[in-house]
Amino acid sequence: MARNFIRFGPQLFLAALLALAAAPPAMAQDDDRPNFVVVLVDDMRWDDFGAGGHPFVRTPNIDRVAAEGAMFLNAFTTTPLCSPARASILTGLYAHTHGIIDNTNRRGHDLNTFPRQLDRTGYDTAFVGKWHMGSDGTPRPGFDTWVSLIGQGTNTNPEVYVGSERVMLEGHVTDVLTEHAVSFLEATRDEPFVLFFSQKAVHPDPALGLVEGGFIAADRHLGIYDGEPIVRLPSDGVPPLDKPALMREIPGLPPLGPDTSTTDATIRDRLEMVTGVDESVGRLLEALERTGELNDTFFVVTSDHGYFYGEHGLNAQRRLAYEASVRIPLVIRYPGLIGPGARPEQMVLSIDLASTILELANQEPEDPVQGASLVPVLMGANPKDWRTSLLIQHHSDPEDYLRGAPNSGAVSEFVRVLRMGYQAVRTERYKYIQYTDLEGMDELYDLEADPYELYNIADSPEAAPLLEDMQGELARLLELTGWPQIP
Ligand SMILES: [Ca+2]
Ligand SMILES: [Ca+2]
Repeated sequence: MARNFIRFGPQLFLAALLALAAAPPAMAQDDDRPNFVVVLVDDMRWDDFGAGGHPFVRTPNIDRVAAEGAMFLNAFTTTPLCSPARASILTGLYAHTHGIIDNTNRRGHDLNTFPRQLDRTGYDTAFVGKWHMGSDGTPRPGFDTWVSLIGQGTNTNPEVYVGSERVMLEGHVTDVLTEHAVSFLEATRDEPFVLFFSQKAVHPDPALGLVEGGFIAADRHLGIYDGEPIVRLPSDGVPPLDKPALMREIPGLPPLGPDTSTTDATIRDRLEMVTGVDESVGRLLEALERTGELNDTFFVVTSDHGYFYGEHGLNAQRRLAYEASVRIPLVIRYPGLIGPGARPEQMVLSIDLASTILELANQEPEDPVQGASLVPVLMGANPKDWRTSLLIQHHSDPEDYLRGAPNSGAVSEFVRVLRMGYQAVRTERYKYIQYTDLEGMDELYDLEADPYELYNIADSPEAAPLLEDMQGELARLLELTGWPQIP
């Protein structure tokens, strides 16, 4: 069925809102607003799938979404860390506004998420997977169906909350969560629905190792990429001599370089898990085809942030503002709006999804949002006033949290990123990283001349005017987003 939201002017929009407010649930069969499925993959890099340019990983289903819909070429997270990134996707807000600033046990029960807003307007809403804004797995407000891991969850036989009941599911986490997601999609209902499916993969199982060893795919995927050559970027294993923040000596840890790069084995383990996620995406698409809802569903695959495959010697740190970590995959299928094979080049952000989804559901956001609606871009327009710079931020996790992260060695790899909170601004060409707790360690890159961020030019006299411009742009973005409020 064709959707008519595009024709809604402001008056019609208001009328629709009033009508919705007045409509009893029994009238829901006239509701032709789109369904929404958001598949949030944990830690998946922007280039970890076939359509994204990966040379061998098998992801036919995500590639199908990209072929039949849009694949954003320049999509970024606003904070490259699990909990803050998730809260940003769900609320359309920066971490300093929604308050989930780090991975410590921040409960996130009060977030006014977009599914919660849609629930209030008659949507059937479901959350399945890894919530991880607060370690407890009990239901959060706004979800009619709730299936949640507890904290990080485990890769095999995970314990979950199904509603308020704690149960153990038998099997690989991707498969068992997919069962729940598929049964939600196949339920008979009159009202439109939203499924927020937050995959546990490609994150490791913390009990088995956070840097190496914890990336466990389903049995049928073990070893499928053995023998495939791992292609490395030019920045792989390069000691970060130009980056004073990364050159700090950390007692108990070797300096960053070739020996600290993510291993081939771990990259292959992760890619096996990506293929598991892709099969899950295929099962969701099949379920939507069976119920006849596929073309009425705004179907999104994205991730919270990326991962380091040895860039600058980095491995499991995430958090930092380099491209491997801040770029995200973002593919969206919705034929009523998006032409097949669309490849928008605009710089878009994880916080844009909430605005986009609420607009398509004919809802004004209840609270001010800091993202922009992607609707015009998805329709193929090139809005003149689209952002030309973006703010990326990170608040350092506390020391006891970082030191406590399990690791095979005596000292956690995560201690490297202690006091590495920052505010960063990225334009199409440049990136400036201002560490908030480290003096004289800022970084500035010309991404056109130096796409792999190998030459920090922050101290170069020739770059002084550029540095000043970028600092001015950072100040402007911070003011625009109400920095430093933290609820
Ligand atoms: Ca993550
Ligand atoms: Ca509902």
